[in-house]
Amino acid sequence: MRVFDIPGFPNPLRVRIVLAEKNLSSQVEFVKVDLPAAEHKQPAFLSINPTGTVPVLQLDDGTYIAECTAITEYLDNLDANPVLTGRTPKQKAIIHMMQKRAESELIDPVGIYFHHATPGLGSALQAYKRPDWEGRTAWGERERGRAIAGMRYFDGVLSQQPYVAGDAFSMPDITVWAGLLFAGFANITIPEECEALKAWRSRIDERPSVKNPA
Ligand code: GTS
Repeated sequence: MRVFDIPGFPNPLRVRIVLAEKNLSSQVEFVKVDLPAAEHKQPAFLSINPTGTVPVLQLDDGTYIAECTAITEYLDNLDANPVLTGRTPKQKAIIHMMQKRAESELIDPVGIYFHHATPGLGSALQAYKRPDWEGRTAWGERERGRAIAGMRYFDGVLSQQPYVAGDAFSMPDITVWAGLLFAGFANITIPEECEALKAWRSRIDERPSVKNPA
């Protein structure tokens, strides 16, 4: 298998943590995509992922799989023990629900804020982000507010249960963790009163797969 990504970036880390969780790190070759140079917006990369984002997984038969959620589902099921995406119908449904919230209420708004209301990854990539659009800053700022609201939401969840989808670590924990990492890069701080979220983050920081992702 090959993974097209860039080390240390938030969404790529989601898959690298999954690879470590599933003991698959040694089975993957990484191909670096130069995001600051906008390599992911060029025809060669767009032919493997028309969305123009990383990571992308390439299977040994040549199939490309984009989207962290889809990649995680694939990797998690290889050993027929899908602990990250759920084994029972109820687990699968709750994980799916919380995963959607982790993306729509946290990591995606942070990404929009970062790329549209800050200099983002620099001028080569900004050329693909409509930097001259006059509504851009207001849109980015609105997404920043949505990300902070998302932090408050997950703080409430984590004040009631140890992990985002219940009693066990699963895919949305990885996404919320990556969302907070990304928020840090974008200078969006966790509200002071979000004690449960901060305590959860400190616990996740210590997880072997998070300390040593693929
Ligand atoms: N929904 C996608 C997924 O789950 O894979 C999101 C992927 C994504 O946004 N990746 C970022 C990207 O490629 C990388 S990072 O910002 O998380 O590091 N962004 C490129 C761009 O031009 O916005």
